[in-house]
Amino acid sequence: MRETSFKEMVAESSRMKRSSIVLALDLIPKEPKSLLSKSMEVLEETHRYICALKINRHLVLPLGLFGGVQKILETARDLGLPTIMDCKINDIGHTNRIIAEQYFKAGFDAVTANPLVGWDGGLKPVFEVAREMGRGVILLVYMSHKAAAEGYGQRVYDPAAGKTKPQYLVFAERALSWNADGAVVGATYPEKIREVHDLLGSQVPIYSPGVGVQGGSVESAVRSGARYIIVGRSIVLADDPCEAAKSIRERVMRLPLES
Ligand code: NUP
Repeated sequence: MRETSFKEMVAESSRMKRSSIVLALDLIPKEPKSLLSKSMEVLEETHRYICALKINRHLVLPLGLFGGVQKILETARDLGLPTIMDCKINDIGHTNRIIAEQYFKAGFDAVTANPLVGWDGGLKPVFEVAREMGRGVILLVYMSHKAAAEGYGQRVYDPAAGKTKPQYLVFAERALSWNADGAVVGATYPEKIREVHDLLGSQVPIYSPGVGVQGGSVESAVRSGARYIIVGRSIVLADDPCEAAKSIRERVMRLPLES
């Protein structure tokens, strides 16, 4: 059991590094042999300008969880960076628990999960194993892609309120009542960030992906209440990832941030 929660770990890292950038290490496995060394290279070049590292199946599939990915996690730990597995857990509880446990055993500090599967027999076992092992769970609340409204924007019946409301607000309420360590809201929808932030306050920090290549703006995401900005291709595919990370970090630092 760890003494510091994931939420506090990232907040502390953000203070120490003076950065709100979560690096999405989404390298494309053109040459699987060099994927690990390229990932390490980008991490070494950018670690001073980021507060956490997020890994996707982009790396777990070609490198293996207990192979290359674990090496990256060890390096991240040595560099003082909390790590997130962006696995968007979305199955029945029994399976969800095993998936989360495997990622935590490999060394991840948090996982992402989809609140659509609900609590009992859904995400409850994920939150339980996370608490047992002192790790975090971040929930998807409103995704960044074009069709996000088709799922997250639907109006759904809320039996407790006896009326319909947008799905993402139901998810945001779940993030609060389940005591999630973070909520993902796309930077491509700053008005949704604002609405979700009004509900969550500083209790559940907003992680916002979708800046740069997906069209979202760092400035409007932060001004709308995002606490952390997730950045992938704008850094990892840049000619100079170090310079790209540094400059995005500086743009965020100029803005007023939630504590
Ligand atoms: O809604 C989401 N949008 C999104 O892009 C939820 C996510 N987890 N992501 C992830 O953020 C996506 O899988 C990728 O790893 C990263 C964004 O990368 P980029 O668009 O900055 O390259």
